[in-house]
This record gives sequence, C-alpha cells and structure tokens, in this order.
Amino acid sequence: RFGPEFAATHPLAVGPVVSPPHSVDGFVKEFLRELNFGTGVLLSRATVNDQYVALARTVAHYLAARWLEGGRTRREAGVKVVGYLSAEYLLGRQLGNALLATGLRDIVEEGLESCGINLSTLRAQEVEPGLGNGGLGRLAACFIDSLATLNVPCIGYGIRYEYGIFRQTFVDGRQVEQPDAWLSLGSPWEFPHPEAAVQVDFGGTTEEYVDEDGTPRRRWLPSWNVLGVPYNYMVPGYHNGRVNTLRLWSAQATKAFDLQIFNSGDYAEAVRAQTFAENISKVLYPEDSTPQGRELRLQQQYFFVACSLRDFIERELPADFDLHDLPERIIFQLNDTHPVIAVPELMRLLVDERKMDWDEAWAVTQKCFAYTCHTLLPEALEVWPTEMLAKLLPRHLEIIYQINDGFLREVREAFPGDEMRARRMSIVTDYPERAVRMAYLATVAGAKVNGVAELHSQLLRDKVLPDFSEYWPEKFTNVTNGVTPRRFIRLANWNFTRLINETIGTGWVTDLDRLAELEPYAEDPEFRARFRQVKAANKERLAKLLVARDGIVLPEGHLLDVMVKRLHEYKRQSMKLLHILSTYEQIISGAIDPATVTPRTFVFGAKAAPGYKMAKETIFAINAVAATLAADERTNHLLTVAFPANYNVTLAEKLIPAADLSEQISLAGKEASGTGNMKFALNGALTIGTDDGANVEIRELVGDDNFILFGMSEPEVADLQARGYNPAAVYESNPLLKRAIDLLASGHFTEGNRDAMNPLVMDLLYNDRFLALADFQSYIEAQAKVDELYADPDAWSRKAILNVARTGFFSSDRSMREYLDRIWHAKAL
Ligand code: CRA
Repeated sequence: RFGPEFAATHPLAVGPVVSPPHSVDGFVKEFLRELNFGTGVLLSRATVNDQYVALARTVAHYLAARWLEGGRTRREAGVKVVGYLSAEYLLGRQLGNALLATGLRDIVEEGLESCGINLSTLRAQEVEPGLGNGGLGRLAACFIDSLATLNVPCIGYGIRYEYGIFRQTFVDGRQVEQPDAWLSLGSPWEFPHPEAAVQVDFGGTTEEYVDEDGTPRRRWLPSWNVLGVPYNYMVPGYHNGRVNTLRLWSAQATKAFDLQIFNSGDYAEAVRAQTFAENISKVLYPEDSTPQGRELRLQQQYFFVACSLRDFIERELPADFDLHDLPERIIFQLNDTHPVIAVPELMRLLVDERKMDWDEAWAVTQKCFAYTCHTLLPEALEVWPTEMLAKLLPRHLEIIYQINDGFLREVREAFPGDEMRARRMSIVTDYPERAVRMAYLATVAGAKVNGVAELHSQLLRDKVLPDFSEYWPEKFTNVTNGVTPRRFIRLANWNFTRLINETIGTGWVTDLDRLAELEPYAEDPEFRARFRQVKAANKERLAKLLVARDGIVLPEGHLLDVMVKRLHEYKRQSMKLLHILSTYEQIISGAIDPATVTPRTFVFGAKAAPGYKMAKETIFAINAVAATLAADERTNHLLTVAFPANYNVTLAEKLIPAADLSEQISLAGKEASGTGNMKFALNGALTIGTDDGANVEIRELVGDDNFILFGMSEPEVADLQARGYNPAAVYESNPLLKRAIDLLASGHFTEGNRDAMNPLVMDLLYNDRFLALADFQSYIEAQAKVDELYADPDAWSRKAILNVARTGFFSSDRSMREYLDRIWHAKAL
C-alpha cells in the first residue's frame, strides 16, 4: 500500500512528517485553515474562544511533526524510557509554553495582528488544567518539562480528571468550592485515542487451576471492568525539537447502557453502570498530603497504573519482546505512594498472564520501579485496608501477601530472633486495622528510594523508614527538588529575563548554574537600580491583574510580603497572621510610632481541602483581618492584606516575580521540600524561613547574610515535643503574643462576634500541634530584621540579586540529571 510509487505522489503520508513553515505567512495560512476546517467558523464570525482553540491547534501542528518522528525514532532505537507514574500533573497554561518551545511567539503575534487579533487576549482565554493539588503535581509538570528539554525519552502517565482541583471562591470570607469544568470550552491540546482503549478489571475472586503444562497456578476472576481511553498531550522540550508524551487516562464504561432496562422505561437504572464506571476519572481528590482512604481513590490509582503498564508493555515494546529484559527498556518512577499498586500489577502481568516464574518476575519488578517519598506527616503515608483490597483487587492482595512473606523470610534470616523487627517491617500491619502500608511496599519493591531535599531524605532514613535504611543503606538516596526555569523565570518574568539576557546572554535558560555569572553585578549600583525597576514593573503588572481578577487594589510602594501555598497547619499561615495582628495591634494601641512602620502588603494564596476544618477557619480569619484592616483609616496606608481567591499556577506566574519577601515558615521537620521557596529566590525575593525542607539548602547556597532565618531546628522541635509543649503558657508569658491573640478573640474582626474566631483561637491556645506560638517571638524578631534591611533599598537589592545568582542549583534540569545518573540509569537520545 505504501510502496515507492505511492510515496512519490504522497510524500506526506509516508513521512517524515513535516511541520508548517515557520513564517508569518505560513502561520496565518495554517491558522485560518484550522479556524475554518478544524473549528468550522469564519474569521469574521469567530469568538475569542474559537480563535483561541484554532490558535492552540495550529501551534500543536508545529509540534506534531517532531512528536511523531521522535516517537518513531525512540521505538526503533529501543532505548530505555522513563515512565513517570503520577496521579497528579499541575500543568498550568499550555499556550505560552508551546510558543516558547517552538520559538513561534513573534511570528504568531504578528500573524494574529494581521488578522486583527491580539495574542494576549487569546492567552487569557486558556483555562489551566489543574490536575493536581500543589507541590507534588507541579513537580511532576516541571520534571517532564526538564526531561523533554534534556532530550530524554519519557512518557508521563496519569489520570485525565474531568474536574481538576476545585475553583475556590469566598462567601462572607469562607471558602466555597466550585467544580473546575476545565474541559467545557474545548481542549485543543489533547489527542484522544478511543481505539486504543485498555480494559481494566476489578472485583470478583481468585481461584487455583492447573495450566496446560500441569503446573498449579492462581488466577483472577474479576466481576466488573471499565475501559481506559488514552488522551495524549505533547510535552515539548525547549528549542531542541524533542516532544515527549503525557498520556492521561479517562474511564469509560464498557457498555454504554442496558437496552433491556432502557426499553422497560427505567432510564436512570439503564445508565447506572456507565455513570459508575465514568466516576473513576471524574474528579481529582482535593486532599494535599493527607489522603482519605476512600475506595474511589484506590480505584483511580489502580485504574491508571493498570492502563499504563499494559500500554507500555503492549504498545511501546515489540510484540516478541522478552519481558525478562524489561528493566533495560523502562524505569517506572512512583511519584509518592499513589501509584504503588503498580507493583503487584506488574507481578500479576508477569506471573499470571505471561507465566513467568515468581522469583524471576520479582527480580524484574525490583529493577523496574523506584520510589519517591514526598512527606513526613504520618497521616500522609497511605495505608489500604486489606478488606477494601480484597473486595476490589483480590488477586493483588494475594500477591502483596506473597511479596511480604518472601521479604519477611529475608528479614528473619538477616536478624535471627528479632521478631519485633520483622513485625515493624511487615508490609501488612494489623494495627489499628489490618492494612497494607504502601510506602513499605514501595520501599521493598523499589530499586531506589528517595526523599526530596537533604533534610527530608535524612529524616526519611532516620525516622520514617529506619529499619529499611539500616537493612538496605544503598537503596536510599536524596534528590533535591527543582523547578523549570522556562515557565518560572523565562515565561513568568520577562522583565527580568530581558535584564539577565542583556547581562550574561541567554544560555542560563537551559543551564541555570550560569546565573552565577550575575554575582559580580550585585555590586553594580546601576544593575541594582535596573533590578528594582524590574520589581516595580512586576508589581505594577500584578496590581493590574488583581484589580481585574479580584477587585483588589494593591497600594504602591509597599514591601510585598507573599505566602502562597496550600493551607496546612504545619505550614503555619496562622503564625503569619499573628505577625500581622501584632504589628496592627501595636500601631492602634500606640505602642509604636506609625512613622517607623515599614509599609507592607501581605499577600496570601491558599486552598484548603474541603474537609479540613481548621484550615478553613484560618482562611476565614485571614479574610476577616483583611477586611477590617482595609477599612481602618489609622493603618490602611501601612498594612494591607490581600487574599485573592483560587490561587493557581497562572496566578503564581504573576505573583512570584512581584514579591519582595518569600514566607517559608513551616515547622522544622514538616515540609519535605517546598518548591515555591525556590521559585521566589530565583525571581529575586528574600526568604524569611525556618530550617526546613529545601530552605536549608537555599540558605546554605545564598549565605546566612542573604536569608532571614528564624525558629527552632528540627532537633529542637523534637526535644520540645518530648518535654511536653504547653501553648497556653507561651501565650501567658509573651505580652506581644497575648495582645495579638486577645485582639483576634475580641470580636474586633467579626463585628463584635467573639464566637466566630473561637475554633482558631482555642486551637492555638490549647493544641497548636505545629508550635506556632513557640516560634512566634523568634518570627517577629526576624520580621523586624526584614524591616531594617528593607529600609536600605540598595542593600536589599544586592541581597536579592545574590539570591538569584546563587540558586541556579534549583533547576529541575539538575534534579532530572541526578535521577538519570543515580536512579534511572537512562540517557538522552
Ligand atoms: N504537599 C510536600 O509537602 C514538596 C512536594 C513535592 C509535598 C512538599 O514539601 O515540595 O510534595 N508532599 O515534593 C506531598 O504531596 C504526598 O506528599 C506536597 O506537595
């Protein structure tokens, strides 16, 4: 069919695939063709959304040629692929990044203009895919960006949630969640392949049988199934022609509805099965680091890994591939415990379906997985009740038991007589209920286990998995997180990019260590002045956005003090609030002269998990304080609190470049890494922070003079908790703190209603699980130091520039190189 004659007359059909011409004229032709034939409208009648969709599809055309060719060469070369397994990808808007990767921006801007269209209007039309909660999901997005830029073959696997992270609104200062219908205006970046759907089984029972060779075996007799439909997304590298794939799975019913029941008139019953099946990929669980052990969540996890393993084995490898060699072709990275059910699934594929010997299959499996842990909170370590597993995945539970038996046999051999140790290390626990500890399963199965910052990896070894790190010291390693400089500097901060480019050239975008070349310019008054101009321009840009987006007016000339991250008690937004309250209280009580106060605007951005009571109370308190301060003529020229709703990647891209001060104030030993901290430092904010997560490494790199440290260290925290901590006693003994809390409790911010703040106040006084009161004094002293430093703009900018020059380490390109060298043993093409 595709012989030489055909090829001569139809070159496009046999390849190589050719992209449309990189010229204004070529672009306009392609755009109008897409608008007419893809979207089905005339330019004269096209809405902004029509134009946006057609533009996105057109830009996708430019990427598609490299994408298709790259996939072909990868399969032909038979190289090792990184299979990133993640339940979350917090991608952010796609258009800007695609224009950057292809170098098409100027062409598109000019071409659209000739059609009477403004590029920024179309960019604003894009709804970001919010398929993640926070740091973990955004990290996955940064990692796949870096792998594409490093020219490393990677397939990102995940779930195509129909509804991503909820849209946050405030009603009377309280969080109200709205569904995130991100697909409702079309989704031009995805390529669905219903023909390549994969069947995923659930439920039923298992049985023993004797196979053709007379060998007794076990098999799974599932009772229901769904289809997984792959939706492919392009992941373009920066200016290198590489386009990798992100493959997200959408659940579909195997049969749409029961015609018999429909004909009998019961419509709802007829579509029940469909609704049930499609629920699996309906919505992202909005819990960040504190998963609820719900059955639907386990269904989601198994659904996407079952699809992904089958997809890779059956569609990415040759039909006759010997699966004993699987580790040469794939390394599956487990992004936290969410995809860990992939371990027994691979065993099931190898042993039950491909009839591989158990020990051989286990040897293969142990080389195909590596595990990243992202937390230190005990409540965030996933545990699945065996009862739930037995009902949903009975064969997987048997396999887990068998893995555990083999593992515990090893442990007992290595530590004869130490039965307590065997119990502690058991993958299956009996307390408080019989359940599978997914982090243990991942550690036993994984070739490597890593934490996400030095301190976190150390605590992981010493406190979370001590028995395992003693048994397998070489298995444990650290890879400090990173962020992509493409999105978070080059795209988000064009004002700064221009200044950097003029000063040291453009190479830093793919080689972030070269920011070090800025170091001498920290001593140059002219450069510092230009740096301040950049900040001022970014603040102005933010002010415009916040007025339009939220009706928030940012005062001019204030220090911009920003705390943006999920709302969690361990992150201590309430301690930040106490600092604001304390300053405010001192002004209105006359304890300090207003003329000595550094004018500050405090910006918060934070979503609370819908079921997280105390987090929601904190949101209410911040909003109440914001409203009261806005109305108080005595202070509103000095202190403002801005809390724009629905913090997301798009807002982060505007907020972070405008910030002067970055708040990284978690209780030491609780924040695994943080990645916002890196984005702020790289955009020239100073950090006020505890010795926690990656803050430790930021401070080491920028130097003590350029970082405002406060608070207890992790060992001090452990010590205080061991001695017994009494927050009420701290309150009684610190007059500043007492006055701040009393003011909060007084009804001053709630029109006299004292009860409204009660939950938060009571928790601070009598629980304070994360020691906010204990660190308060140290925190406000550090904030006084901030004021002092900020009073000298030139000295402040010098420190800020040094922050930029010394934090190139936090590029996710560097993180990826470390994974490649030490964990994946995979290479660039
Ligand atoms: N919530 C950590 O808490 C870390 C990211 C990415 C988190 C952050 O400190 O920067 O992961 N943990 O490594 C998590 O999701 C399940 O645990 C996070 O995003």
